[in-house]
Amino acid sequence: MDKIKIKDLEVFARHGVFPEENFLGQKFVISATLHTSTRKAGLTDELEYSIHYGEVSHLIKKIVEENTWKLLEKVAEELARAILLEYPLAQQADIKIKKPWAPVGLPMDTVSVEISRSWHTAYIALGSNLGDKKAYLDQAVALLQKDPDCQVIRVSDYLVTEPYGGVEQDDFLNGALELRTLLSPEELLDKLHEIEQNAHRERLIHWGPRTLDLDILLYDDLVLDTPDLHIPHIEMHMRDFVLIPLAEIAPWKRHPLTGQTVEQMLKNLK
Ligand code: PH2
Ligand code: MG
Ligand code: MG
Repeated sequence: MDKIKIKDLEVFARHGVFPEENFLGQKFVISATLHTSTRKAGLTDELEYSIHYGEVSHLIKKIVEENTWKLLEKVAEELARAILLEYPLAQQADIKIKKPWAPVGLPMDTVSVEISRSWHTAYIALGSNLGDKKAYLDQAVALLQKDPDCQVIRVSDYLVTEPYGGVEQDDFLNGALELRTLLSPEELLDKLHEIEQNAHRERLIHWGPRTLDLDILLYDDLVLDTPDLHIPHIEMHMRDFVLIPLAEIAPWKRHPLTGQTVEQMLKNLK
């Protein structure tokens, strides 16, 4: 992707672990690289299709001056988030923040922290088979949309499905949604658990009835296996109640391990 770069913006501010840093202040030198397509602005010569680097520079200065944090990590994180939230055209922000006068007590040029943060696309499966099923699914969509770090891009229709997996229980209402998010996979999982708890979900029987079940199906083209989290969802290709709603919102999306599109996976299942 194209880049817009701000290099070595100098701001006098008070971040630091030592009290004298918070009191006296010192110089911070900040660079920001915004990943964005400049194509349309390049063809039209219109600023509205790009990101105004002057505005971004002033936003950086304001955030760095108006706050006092201990860590450069925190300053960098806040800058990346503010830029990504304020400028929807920015897909990724790389932030580098240097302290040339860091009180290290040794001859040294600078210390710095450098991070990259970006928007991610995740697909989430929704399910409920207890109580007011539609209200639980609607509530989940609304709570995700309310989180500033999440934007719900598309929601499938909901469909009634028979319970899969051998436990005798009521029919499910299932759906899928596409999410644009700044959350990491682990943070997104925590967020989904929080929303499930909010729906008074109780984990009584494995695969048993539930007011609300939210599963991460895909997260960019990431393949991740940890004790708590498997992405892509291990059984997504075997479940019509996942693939039917997903095919409605992202039929062309490919499974990162098998290379099959959602539409192909659904065809194979039938
Ligand atoms: N979820 C399960 C087990 N079985 N069956 C249907 N039809 N829909 C579900 O969402 C579902 C299920 C475990 O998450
Ligand atoms: Mg599930
Ligand atoms: Mg689940």
